[in-house]
Amino acid sequence: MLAARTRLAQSLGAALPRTTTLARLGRVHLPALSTSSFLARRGFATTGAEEKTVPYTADKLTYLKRDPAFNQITEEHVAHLRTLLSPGSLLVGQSDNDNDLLPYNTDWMNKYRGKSQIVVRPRTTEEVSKVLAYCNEQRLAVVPQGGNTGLVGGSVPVFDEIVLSTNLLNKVRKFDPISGTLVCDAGCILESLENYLGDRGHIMPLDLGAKGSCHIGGNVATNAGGLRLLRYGSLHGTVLGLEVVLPDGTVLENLSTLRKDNTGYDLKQLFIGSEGTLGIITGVSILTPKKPNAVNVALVGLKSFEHVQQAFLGARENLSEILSAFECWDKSAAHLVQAHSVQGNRNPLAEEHPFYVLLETSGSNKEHDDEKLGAYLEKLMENEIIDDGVIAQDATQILNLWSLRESIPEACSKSGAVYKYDISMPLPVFYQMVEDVRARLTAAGVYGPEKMVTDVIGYGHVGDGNLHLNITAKKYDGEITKLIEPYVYEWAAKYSGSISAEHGLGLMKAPYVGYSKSGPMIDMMKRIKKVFDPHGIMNPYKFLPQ
Ligand code: FAD
Ligand code: 2HG
Ligand code: ZN
Repeated sequence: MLAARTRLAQSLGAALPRTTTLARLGRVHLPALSTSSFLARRGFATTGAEEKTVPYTADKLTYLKRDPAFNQITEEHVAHLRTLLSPGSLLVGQSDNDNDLLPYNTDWMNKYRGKSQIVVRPRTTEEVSKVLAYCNEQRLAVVPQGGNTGLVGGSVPVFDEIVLSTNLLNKVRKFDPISGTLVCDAGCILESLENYLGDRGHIMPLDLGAKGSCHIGGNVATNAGGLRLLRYGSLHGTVLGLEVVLPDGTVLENLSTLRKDNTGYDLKQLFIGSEGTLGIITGVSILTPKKPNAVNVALVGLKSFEHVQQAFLGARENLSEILSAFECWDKSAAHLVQAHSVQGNRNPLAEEHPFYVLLETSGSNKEHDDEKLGAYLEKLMENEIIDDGVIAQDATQILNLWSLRESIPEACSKSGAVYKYDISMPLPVFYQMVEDVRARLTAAGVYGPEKMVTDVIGYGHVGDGNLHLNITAKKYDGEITKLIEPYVYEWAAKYSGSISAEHGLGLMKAPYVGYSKSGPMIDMMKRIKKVFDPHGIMNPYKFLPQ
C-alpha cells in the first residue's frame, strides 16, 4: 500500500510538483520586530517632515473633547514621577513631535495619533502601583500600552494622557513543565515566550501575526484570538490567573496556577478583554499546551466561498481532533501579498484561485495525521471541492505557507490607508459582507484603480467564524468612512454578528458597541468601570460610548 503522502503527491501533484514549488520559496517567516521597526517597515518615517503625515486624532475626530476633569501635566508631576521610577524609566518629550515619543503616540496603522509628552516604563509591579496611585490622586489620565499593535486605536493617547508602557516588565517568573503553567510579566513579547517554551517542549496557546511585537499583557487586555483559537480556545479559558494594579494602586495578586478554583467571582475574567480601562495587567499565569510532535500545513485553492464552507465541514468531520487551524483569504488578499511582500512570498500554487485555505493539523502521531490529512484532501479533490493544493514538506515550508497568511495585514497596510473591520458572524453569510461592501462602494463611484478605494479584501479565521474585511484606500477620508460606517456595523447586527470578533473596541468602535450589546448590558459595563476606576483615569475616551 502506498503511504498517504505518496498517494496525495500523485493526485495533487498532477497539477503541481509540490515539493519543488515550495522549495523555491525563500524563508519568509516574519522576524521578531520591535514596534518601531514595524513602523519603519511600513514606510512610517520616524524623522522630520513625514512625521506630520499622521494627523492628530483630536483634530480628525472633532466630537472628542478633552475631559477637563483631568489635570494638565506640570513639571512638578514629572519631577514626582521620576522619584517613583528606576533611572531610565521615564521618557519626557519636548513636544509630541519628539522622535522618542512618536512610536508611543502613533498606532500600528498610522491612523491614530496622540499628543502625550510623558511615557512611563515601570520595571516592577510596585513601580506600576506607585505611578497609578499618584496619577489617580492627581487626576492624570493614563493609557496602558504593550506592543502597540492594537488595531482599534486603543493603545495610543487621544490628547495628553500619560502612556504607561510595559516594555520593561519582561521577565518569565516561573514555568512548570509538568502542568505546563507559565507565569510571566505582562510585557513579555509573545514570540519570546513562544521561543522560551519551544526549548522546553511547549507552545503558547495563542499565535498572531503580530507576535514579534505584541506583549502577553496586551494580548490578555484585548482577549486576542489569532491563529490557534480553533484548537486551544480563547484566553478566557487558558489564562489561569492575573496580577493587576488598580487605579488606586491596589495590587490584585491572583497568579493562580490552578485549573480549578471556584472561590468567589472570577475577577480575572473582567480584565481579559478590558482594553486597559479597569487597571494595568502586570503579570499573567497561562496554561501552555505540549508542543505537538506532528504538524502538517496544507494550502489549497478553491472556486468559491461555498467550496470553502464544504471544505471546512469536511475538515471538522475528517480531521476532527487534529485540526488546529482553518484560515481563508480571497484572491485580492493574495494579490496584495504578492505585490507588496518584501520577503518574496510567492503563490506556491500553479494558478490563481478565487479563494485560498490554509489548514493545519497538530497531533502526536505523524503517520496517523499524514494518513488522515491525505485521505481528507484526496476526498476534496475527488469531489471537486478543491482545485489544487500543496502540503509543506518540512518546517521551513510550514513557515512559508503560514507567512502567506500572516503577511496579509502588513501587505494591506502597504497599500496606503486601510480601514479594518473584524466581524464574527454565521458562516453562510461570511463572505457576503465583502461582496456587499464592494457593491456599495462601486455604486458610490469610489472604488476602482484610479479611485479613492483601491481594494476590498476578505480573509480571516473561518474556523472561528471571524472575517477580516480590509478596505484599502489612497488615504483616510471622512467621506469614505461615512460610506462604510455604520453600514458594516448594521450589517453585522442584521446577521446576529459581532462588530468586534477579536480586536476589541478601542477608540474606533466605542460609539458602536450598541450594535452588539443591549442598553442594559452597556449600562452595567459603565457601572463596573466606575467601581474599578471611579475617576475614569484609565484609557479615557475608549471602549464604552461617551
Ligand atoms: P497594545 O496594542 O499595546 O494595546 C492594546 C490594548 O490593550 C490597548 O487598549 C491598551 O491600553 C491595552 N493594554 C495593553 N497592555 C496592557 C496591560 N498590560 N494592562 C492593561 N491594558 C493593556 N489580534 C487578534 O486578536 N488576532 C490576530 O490574529 C491578530 N493579528 C494581528 C496581526 C497584526 C500584524 C497586527 C498589527 C495586529 C494583530 N492583532 C490581532 C491585533 C492586536 O490586538 C494584537 O496584536 C495584540 O493582542 C495587541 O497586543 P499589544 O501588546 O500590542 O497591545
Ligand atoms: C489577522 O488575523 C489579524 O491577521 C489582523 O487579526 C487582521 O489586520 C486585520 O484586519
Ligand atoms: Zn485575526
